[in-house]
Amino acid sequence: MKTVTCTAPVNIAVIKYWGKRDTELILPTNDSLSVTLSQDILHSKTTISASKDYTQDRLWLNGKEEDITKNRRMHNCFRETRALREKMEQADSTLEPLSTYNVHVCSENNFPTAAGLASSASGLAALVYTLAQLFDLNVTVSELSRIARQGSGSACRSLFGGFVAWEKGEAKDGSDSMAVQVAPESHWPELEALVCVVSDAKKGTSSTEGMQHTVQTSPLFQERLNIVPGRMEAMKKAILERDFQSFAELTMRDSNQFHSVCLDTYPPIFYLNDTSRAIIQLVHAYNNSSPDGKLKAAYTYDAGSNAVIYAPKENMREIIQLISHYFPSQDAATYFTDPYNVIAGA
Ligand code: 2P0
Repeated sequence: MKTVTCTAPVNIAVIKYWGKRDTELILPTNDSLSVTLSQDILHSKTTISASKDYTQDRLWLNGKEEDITKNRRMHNCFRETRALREKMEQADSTLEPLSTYNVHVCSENNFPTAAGLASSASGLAALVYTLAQLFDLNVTVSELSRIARQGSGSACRSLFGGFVAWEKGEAKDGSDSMAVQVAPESHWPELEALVCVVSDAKKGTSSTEGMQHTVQTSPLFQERLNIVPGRMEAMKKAILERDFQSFAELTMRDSNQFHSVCLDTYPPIFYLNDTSRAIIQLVHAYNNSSPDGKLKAAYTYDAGSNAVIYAPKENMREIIQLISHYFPSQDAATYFTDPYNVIAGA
């Protein structure tokens, strides 16, 4: 028997992934770009053991066993990593035949699952990374990201720290659809992220289901596909130049556009609630109060009501004070106030 434990971080997109051109292989309709958050605060921790005595592959998620017999996404990750291990075993007969063993997977998130805090990203990234360690795979991180993509699209970006682009690729088989690091976490240490937990309830419409309704029904979504390539280039430039003004405006515009295509989906999908919208207004009011007219903070929302606020470190104390003043925790918004919970990079 062999057992390995690893953690993987959450990533929060600033150019959003929303829509697949191939739902089986999980190939997106557009490139996306995210910031990987520190593992100290939000992570998935996964332990996997492989044994010749196990009779089937099994999963325990947050302490409860899940039926994975029909979970094709997990099986995709098992199949791909086992195939790589099998090749190694064929080349070296002294290796333990781990590729033929069943595995037991035990995974937990230290944050609300499926509440729009990218739990599938960190969860599937942790699964693939831990399998790679278990099988001693000698492959690049991008190759692992290609495998993680087949577990959950956004997971491919959680294999890297720092600023990460998921290139949608062109190939029909998905061989060029994987994540690449735009800049490491050390590149922009002044940039921090504040996670505001507006609600820890499980979201009403899953991302997987919601994004395909958007592809099928939203005319606005077609227009978004023309806009994203330019935004990707502008966002990469903003990151490389540590240009917070451009980074902030692009981040807010892309979050707003993503939620607009959700609203344009028929029937519409609502992820934001009144508290989310009030935080958007607060951030704009805060930016408007800036004496030199410069943006001081940027919000972004995924498929849920929780806000992530990106800002330079020097503004974070003020932002936390503002949020805690206007959204006291008894008023549905809770937030992390410890500055060490304010995060950027891995
Ligand atoms: C993102 N989201 O770029 C966007 C923004 C949600 C909003 O990636 O079907 O859970 O597993 O590929 O990865 C959520 O989508 O969906 C997501 P699947 P996933 O972070």
